[in-house]
Amino acid sequence: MQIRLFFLPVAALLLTSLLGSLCAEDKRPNIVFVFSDDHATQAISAYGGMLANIAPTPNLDRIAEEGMRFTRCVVTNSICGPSRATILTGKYSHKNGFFMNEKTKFDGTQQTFPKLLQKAGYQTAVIGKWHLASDPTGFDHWDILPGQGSYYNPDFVNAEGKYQVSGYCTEVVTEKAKEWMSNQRDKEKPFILMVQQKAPHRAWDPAPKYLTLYDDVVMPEPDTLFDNYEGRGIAAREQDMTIDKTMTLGRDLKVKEYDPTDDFKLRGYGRMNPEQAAAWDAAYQPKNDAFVAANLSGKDLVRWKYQRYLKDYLRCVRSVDDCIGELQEYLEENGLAENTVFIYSSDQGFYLGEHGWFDKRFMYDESYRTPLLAKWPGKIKPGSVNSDLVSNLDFAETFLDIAGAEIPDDMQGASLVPVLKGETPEDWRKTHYYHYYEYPGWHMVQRHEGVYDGRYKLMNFYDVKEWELYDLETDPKEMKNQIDNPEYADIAKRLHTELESLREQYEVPENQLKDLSNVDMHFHSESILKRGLERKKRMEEAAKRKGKGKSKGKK
Ligand code: SGN
Ligand code: CA
Repeated sequence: MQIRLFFLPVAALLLTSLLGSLCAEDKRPNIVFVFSDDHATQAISAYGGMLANIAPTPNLDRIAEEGMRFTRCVVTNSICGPSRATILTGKYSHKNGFFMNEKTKFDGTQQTFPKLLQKAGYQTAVIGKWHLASDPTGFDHWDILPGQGSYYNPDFVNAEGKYQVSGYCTEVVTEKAKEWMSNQRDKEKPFILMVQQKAPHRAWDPAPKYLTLYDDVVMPEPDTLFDNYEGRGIAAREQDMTIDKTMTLGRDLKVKEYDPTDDFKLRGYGRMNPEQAAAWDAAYQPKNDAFVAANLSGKDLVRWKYQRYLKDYLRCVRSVDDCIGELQEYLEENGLAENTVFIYSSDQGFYLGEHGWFDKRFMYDESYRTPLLAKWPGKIKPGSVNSDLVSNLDFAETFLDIAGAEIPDDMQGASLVPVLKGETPEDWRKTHYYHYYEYPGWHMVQRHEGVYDGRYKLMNFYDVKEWELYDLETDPKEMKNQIDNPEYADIAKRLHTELESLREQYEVPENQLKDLSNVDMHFHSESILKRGLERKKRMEEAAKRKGKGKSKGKK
């Protein structure tokens, strides 16, 4: 009896500790990575700028207030698919093989951080825009938008196939993210969840609830809205991305009367249900009627286009900001906030009328820089601002480091974990290498590579044999190419040498053209051609339909 009494507590103790170790919770932090498409820092109030008071982003700002805001996060190649491929692999385009959006497929058999995180015992999930042509690999859960995705009643693709969901894309993706965290994941394991929004990508279709947001505001114009590209080279002059010439009144700016190809109806409007379409018409038609009646031209027309463009863009951003708020709230309400690293970024920046442009691709600041905000309770000092040269090249390494997993030697960036903790290593990069390849193609931006040291930027538009050099301290808007200015000769020389050494460090192939011959270089122009022909066909069909309508009317 006495013996039994003695053993009972001992056995109980042993049992509890055994159970305890079996169920030991994995305390490694979760990562929620919210990623948007084409979101410029100029449209996040935490970054200041002329839109900060007019179109504030309180939820994004809260990440900055409670965490860290990076002022110099720059991309390796300012375009969607290539940026995503860089993030997955921690490598430049010439190493991961995804140079251009239009290249056929991302090679999903290569090493990526999600695969390594899986090996380290993390659950991995991606929801929303993917845009890499091949199916995701390395994810326990994937539920993606096919191609560019749609704003209204979007299609999704997962391992089982394609299906459609009713609603507005940004809201649907947010709901899906919460649903995965609530009901679909294994709650014993730490996770990384990538919530990848289509917004605010072209053609900037706002959510039903924000269709009239900012209607009563006049947006300020950037001083370079009517840039004449004097003082810069052929690449800046000859692009195809101006609000004036490239942006369409029909599909881009939602004036149906100006859509001879029915492009808008076929792509955006055509997906709406009657209720959504009615809300849309109620919001846009009166403004469109006034626009048609005003019969604008010249600079007045550009100004009108800019207003419509920027408001729609900012309406889309508003939904992204809501997504951030909802996810933060979800994490807080479910006891996850304390042990989750919350990161926000975009695939690149964007022009909001600067230089008269929309779109991206150039190494000029508005599209080279991308937002990066991170919150990590207990690790990041709230309200910190970091101006180190960081890049999407560092994201894979950072995620692995947060998880305590090993970072492979062949990844080309560096973990941001010490930087997040306010302890940037002495040997942190002092210069950054950039390379854009997609030419000929959408928006016709010449291929170029370059180097940036946080103040000076040297760019080489090698196909047209032009170099550009900017001093961002004295010329933050990059209006004056200093390459031929003798006062900048030493700087140019230093940056040339640096560019060479970065090419060596990252093993950039010597001969761009030769090396790109393995890449499906002509695919891009063919696809544009195909799209052109499709557009022509639609135009003809629309003309036929209109013809029929007319003859009916005449009878
Ligand atoms: C589409 C857009 C382009 C945009 C590319 C790439 N045209 O082709 O304006 O530059 O995507 O964007 S659209 O008429 O289809 O809207 S990216 O973000 O995917 O790189
Ligand atoms: Ca993009």
